[in-house]
Amino acid sequence: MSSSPFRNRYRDSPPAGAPGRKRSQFTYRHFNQMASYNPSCPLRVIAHLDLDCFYAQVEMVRLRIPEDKPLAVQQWQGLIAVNYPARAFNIGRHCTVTEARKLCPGLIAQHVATWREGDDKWAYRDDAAEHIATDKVSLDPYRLESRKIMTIIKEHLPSGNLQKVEKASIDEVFLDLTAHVHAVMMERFAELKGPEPYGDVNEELPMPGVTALDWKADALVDLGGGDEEGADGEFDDPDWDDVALLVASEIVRNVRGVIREKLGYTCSAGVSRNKLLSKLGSAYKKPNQQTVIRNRAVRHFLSGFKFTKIRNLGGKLGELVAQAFETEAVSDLLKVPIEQLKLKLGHENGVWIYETLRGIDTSEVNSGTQIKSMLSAKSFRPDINNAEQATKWLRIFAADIFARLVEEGVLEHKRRPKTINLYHRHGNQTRSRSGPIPARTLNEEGLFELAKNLFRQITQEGNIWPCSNLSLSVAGFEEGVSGNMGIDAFLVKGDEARALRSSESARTSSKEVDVSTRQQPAAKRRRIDGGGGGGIQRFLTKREPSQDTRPAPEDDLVRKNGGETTLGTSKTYVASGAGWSEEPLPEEAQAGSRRSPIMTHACSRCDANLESTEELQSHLDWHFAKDLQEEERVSQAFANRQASAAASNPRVGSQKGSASASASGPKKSTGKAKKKPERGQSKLKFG
Ligand code: TTP
Ligand code: CA
Ligand code: CA
Repeated sequence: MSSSPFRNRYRDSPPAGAPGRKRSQFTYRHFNQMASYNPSCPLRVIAHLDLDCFYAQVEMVRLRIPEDKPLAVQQWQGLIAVNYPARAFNIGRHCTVTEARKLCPGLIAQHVATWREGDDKWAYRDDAAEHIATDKVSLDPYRLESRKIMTIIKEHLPSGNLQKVEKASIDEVFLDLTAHVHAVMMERFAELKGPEPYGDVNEELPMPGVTALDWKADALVDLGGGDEEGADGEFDDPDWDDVALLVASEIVRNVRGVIREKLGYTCSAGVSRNKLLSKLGSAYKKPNQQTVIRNRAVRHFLSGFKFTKIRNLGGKLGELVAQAFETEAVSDLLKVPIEQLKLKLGHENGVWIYETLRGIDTSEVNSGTQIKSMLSAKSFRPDINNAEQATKWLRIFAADIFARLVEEGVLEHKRRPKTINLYHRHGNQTRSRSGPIPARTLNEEGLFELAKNLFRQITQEGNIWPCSNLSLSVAGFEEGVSGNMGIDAFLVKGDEARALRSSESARTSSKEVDVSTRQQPAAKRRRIDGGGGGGIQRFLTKREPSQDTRPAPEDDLVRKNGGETTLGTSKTYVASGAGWSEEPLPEEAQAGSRRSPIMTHACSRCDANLESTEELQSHLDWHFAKDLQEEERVSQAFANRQASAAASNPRVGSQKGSASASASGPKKSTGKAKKKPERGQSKLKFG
């Protein structure tokens, strides 16, 4: 038994249900719920893994640099990732390369790979930093490593229904380990097998037959001492929620070990009952550590945070709540009665925030999250002035996007985008053209031709030089063939093919979608801040907390990134990717402006303001689908496929499974949590 993390409570353990024996606070029903990932199951176990100084580690492994050497990843004159030895010199993302070298003369500053005007492959170049005008950052090396990490995690975990993995950003994943842990517990603890007394699943489980849990090197969040120790404190015997977390933490430790062994990367992890807490947990102790937040420690754990650090409460939203209550501390807000939260924030939002501050979060881990669009773009400094230059960039964009499409499985006919779009900015004017991508043109050369075609249409309008930004994107992804349907099923057919052919001969759609001024976002911002009616409520109502698993693109990220934009501005739109960090650095950072990051989610085609890149993308997918439907009379089938998913709710991810969508909004989770308080949690004394 020495290798077991559990120590036996009783040498001669009284049988389950024997008189005098304390019962668990969990029932057989709760335990059974684990197998089906029931989001309100009080024995849920969710992990969040986040790679340590990710881009820096990728460079260190690639260049075989010893782990104790200080290294930072450079983008032009700024730093976008700093390894831990370099952090010891007080070097951070806020530093320029020059400042960093002053702090640590031995610093290795590795510039990110770039595409160069006229070239069609990205490369690591010694002189990239001086070529901001002709180079464009490529994050491909990090995307590729990110994929490898995902693959290893998926291979390591049991397959099928016991696995639920969500890629949350380029260097983060959520794991719902509940079903897996359930299976392990069934094997290890005979007392959980039942049968339940009197055949009643609502009967309480016997207490675990273990008295102390060995958490190995895990960082355990302590309980804060004081009055809690008697009720839910350290001296209380472990219950099944602790056991479930312990089993999960073993799994997570192993996953981290495999990533380390196979790829050389360290990561940190948080293990708890939900996404909200696990995400906070992974950042709690870094690097290369894992933090377990037991249910009995939740209150103490959260009370130490600023609520602006909580998922979905970062950025503008947190700021607004902070303004409303004149505090950023969770501990302060915990004292605010729910009625008052509702009064100031609206009913739903008040309840949502009330629960969030208490660590209640029933949002699900979505394994199906897929890329919905890809964008490749460049902001020119100085502006470019002729078609020849523009064409060189279009070639780069086509190559960039096609390489990512290959990764998405386009060659294996797994998925393909159906629309292509080109944005062009001249002064304050933004123009855009889009069209369908016929299946036969789905290669690098084909995309390049389509892009040039769209560009010609924009050129025909005249008055397009100088140009300060070009952005090429593909969207409207469609699942490819499965099983034995073969390639034919992947190619367009029938009405759809006819529609595409006719639109092709019409040289793609040429609708001017946006001619607006740079001032517009500021106007929109004012409206959000409360000037235009609705104020904070209007802003909050659009929140879909559980849909957006990415860290909010907070202001400080904009500040920190001294780099280039490959994606979105308020005029162009942003590829959804698997997370914001796959995405470009906001170009406003370069210009030194402090534009609100929320504005990067303004739809350039209508007045909508979306909360995240993903939502914006769904919304734009919907526009695309509508365009095609209306202008090119694409067959009903095609239009339906495209539009129904997004149009039914353009604000939420159109690809999400219905289960996750329905359980994810603040309203739903509120409802559930309210109707049926979770047992494990009900014992915690909340503010
Ligand atoms: P993070 O996970 O935020 O940071 P990190 O992995 O560098 O460091 P930590 O150990 O604290 O987790 O971001 C992941 C990668 O995303 C990071 O390595 C580089 C990129 N990134 C930027 O390019 N700009 C940014 O402002 C941030 C925050 C990240
Ligand atoms: Ca990280
Ligand atoms: Ca991260």
